[in-house]
Amino acid sequence: MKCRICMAKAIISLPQHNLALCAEHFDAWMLKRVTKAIEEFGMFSKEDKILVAVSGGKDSLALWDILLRLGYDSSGLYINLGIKEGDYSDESERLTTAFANRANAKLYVVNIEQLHGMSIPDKAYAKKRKTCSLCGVTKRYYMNKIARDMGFDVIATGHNLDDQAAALLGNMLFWKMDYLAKGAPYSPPMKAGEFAKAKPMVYCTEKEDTVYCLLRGIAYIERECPYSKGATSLRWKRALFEMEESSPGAKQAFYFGYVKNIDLFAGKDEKEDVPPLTCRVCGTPSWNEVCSFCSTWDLHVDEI
Ligand code: Q46
Ligand code: ZN
Ligand code: ZN
Repeated sequence: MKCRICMAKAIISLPQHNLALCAEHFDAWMLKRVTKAIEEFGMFSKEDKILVAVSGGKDSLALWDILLRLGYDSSGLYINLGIKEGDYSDESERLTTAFANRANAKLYVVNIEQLHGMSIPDKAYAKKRKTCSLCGVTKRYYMNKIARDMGFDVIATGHNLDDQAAALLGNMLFWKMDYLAKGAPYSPPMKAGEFAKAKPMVYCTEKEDTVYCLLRGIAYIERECPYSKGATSLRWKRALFEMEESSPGAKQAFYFGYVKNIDLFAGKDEKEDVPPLTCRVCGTPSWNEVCSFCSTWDLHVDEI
């Protein structure tokens, strides 16, 4: 297998693009894929301050590395969830910190156990809630808080094409109209002074992100979060993997066909786009008098 550009030995084959590339041209290709997403969806410019949500995994570290190489003003945010199984959270934090130090980039670290006296799994157990749902509420809250407090323009996450296509498949199977209205790779700020949300890795697959990290010598946490076992999204990913094997390009056609037609779903969600209230505890936009984060963590006015 030879690189389509220079005929040197190829290190990766990309049947969905009818392409094979050597290490050097694959690296350049990844930068172009991310640039394409940023430009096509008008995600941000070199003047914007970008907060990259990093988990210590390959996708978010590849994203942060690429943004830094492309000259974007990007800082990282790592949220330590306190997951002890296999030293998962602490190991992810070590790897993220090592990356930030090597890249000489600013990293914000939020430690849930230190802030709230309980880890995410322990709090979920105490509240009889699903760990992932409590985790999602908490991560969203701190991403938004740091972005707002530190004056970021955009929150960028490492979601790749596999993630987006799997989420789309799950939402379509059950016709979740509110989610189908919101599956675009970019959401502009809800109102002036707020921040946008962007997924610049949307043209890259999991396999491509893995190879990119290996080539760049980026050490990342290879294990998945122990709580992701049995997640329905893994089932959709497996189904899409099989479809992609027999029809290369199917995943990309599926997701980007949807993005092109996303207006079909606009206004079909039952909820308004902007929360109408302000949480009386923390003051963030909220659907209820007390937001889901403050009620989850049993916070009262004098604790904020
Ligand atoms: S929600 Fe659930 Fe993830 Fe949180 S507890 Fe792990 S699997 S990290 S995206
Ligand atoms: Zn080449
Ligand atoms: Zn609140």
